[in-house]
Amino acid sequence: LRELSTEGLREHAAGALTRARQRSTVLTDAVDDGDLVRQHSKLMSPLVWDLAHIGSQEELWLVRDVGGREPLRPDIDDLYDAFQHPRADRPALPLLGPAEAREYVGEVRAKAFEVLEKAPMEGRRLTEAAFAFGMITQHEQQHDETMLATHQLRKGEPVLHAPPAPTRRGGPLPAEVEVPAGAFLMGTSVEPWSLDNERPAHEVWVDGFLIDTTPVTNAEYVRFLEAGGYDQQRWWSEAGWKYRQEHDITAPRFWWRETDGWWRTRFGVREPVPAGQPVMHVSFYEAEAYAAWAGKRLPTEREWEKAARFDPATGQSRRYPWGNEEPTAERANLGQAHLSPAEAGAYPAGASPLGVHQLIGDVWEWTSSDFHGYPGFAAFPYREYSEVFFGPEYKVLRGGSFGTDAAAIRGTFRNWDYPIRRQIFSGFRCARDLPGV
Ligand code: AVJ
Ligand code: FE
Repeated sequence: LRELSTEGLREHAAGALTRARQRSTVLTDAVDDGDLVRQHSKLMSPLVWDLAHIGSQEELWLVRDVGGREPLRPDIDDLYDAFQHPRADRPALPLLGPAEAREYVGEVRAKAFEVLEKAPMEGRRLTEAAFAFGMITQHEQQHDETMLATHQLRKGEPVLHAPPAPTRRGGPLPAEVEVPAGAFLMGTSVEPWSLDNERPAHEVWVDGFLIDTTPVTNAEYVRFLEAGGYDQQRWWSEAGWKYRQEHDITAPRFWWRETDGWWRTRFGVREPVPAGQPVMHVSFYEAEAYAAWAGKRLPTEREWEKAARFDPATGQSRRYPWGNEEPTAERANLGQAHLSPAEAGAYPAGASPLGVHQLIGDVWEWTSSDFHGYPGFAAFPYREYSEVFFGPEYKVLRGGSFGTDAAAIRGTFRNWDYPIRRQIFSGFRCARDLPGV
């Protein structure tokens, strides 16, 4: 990317925007108008809100801010401002209908392409215009993942289709590996599309620790379940136990028990829970309880990032576990190419130099860290992107899921959510201190 010319950057931006729109179209054309305007869960917006919100943000940032163009629909800015209307209230708003929303996002996109033809893309470094195009692509892809989570909550026959995710390749892996003690460069000041909360790069000390080579699988999680883990307060934090009691949480979301074992629904398909895939749809509190039961703990965010990016041969931090090259289908399960995580061990080509697998893709991984700004943090382009979320209420998740697009993930990427949330594609891996330290 750093070697791209202005024309190369324009082509890159246009291709990335088009791929994001193809995905938004798949997600919104797959269901009928009733399903587009319906609220499938209080936790989610109607799909038609996400669609028009994608267009509204694109209008604000690309058409108006970068392009200096006249507003297309200034009258609807407020409707699609996520801060003015919580998700639960969005169905009651006078939203654009499905046909209007489609027309609107198409008109905005046509204007955005006009702006792209003239926008300054490189100067001394990537320009703010180029960054805005990258940010809008990521924004659309993030909402596409949110819409995919809404599809998972939808009742009815399956409407999304994709080939099954790969199974384990290669021999058995060690359960855990050691990450050596030492300084490590966390975050980034150079990654061109990195968002404000990933910046700046800063050196951190990390004590030596052990980390699981793969996310915790369904088979492993079932052992916790069947050992009575959900009924034994000793594995749960105080807040976690309160949550478990109040909401009567007894298994991962979308699971139920039959005489022949555990089953789940996945995008409208009922199927036995696949043993080898990472567990998903668990909250932070469940992840924390499992780790305690297993005699381990969740990794901190800096531990996770060191396991993912540190190259012991050079002492440098990589962009991705496998190196600096972009994700491919051989390296990671991303972009809704499959409609589930892949079995643990399915991506040997994506492992880090220390032998940690599937850090990118498959399931978001809960860390034990609260969401805060790094030293030297500067909000960009506006405080509402991340800064207003800093604090102890949110936990950081890392690595992306099968539903995250490659354009919206990297070794430094930080996601955040409430510790009770589990409609997202969330799983985890465990870590522990080195014995005898
Ligand atoms: C980074 C996934 C927490 O969905 O709330 C979308 C991304 N920000 N629109 C979210 C986002 C503004 C954000 N997460
Ligand atoms: Fe948004």
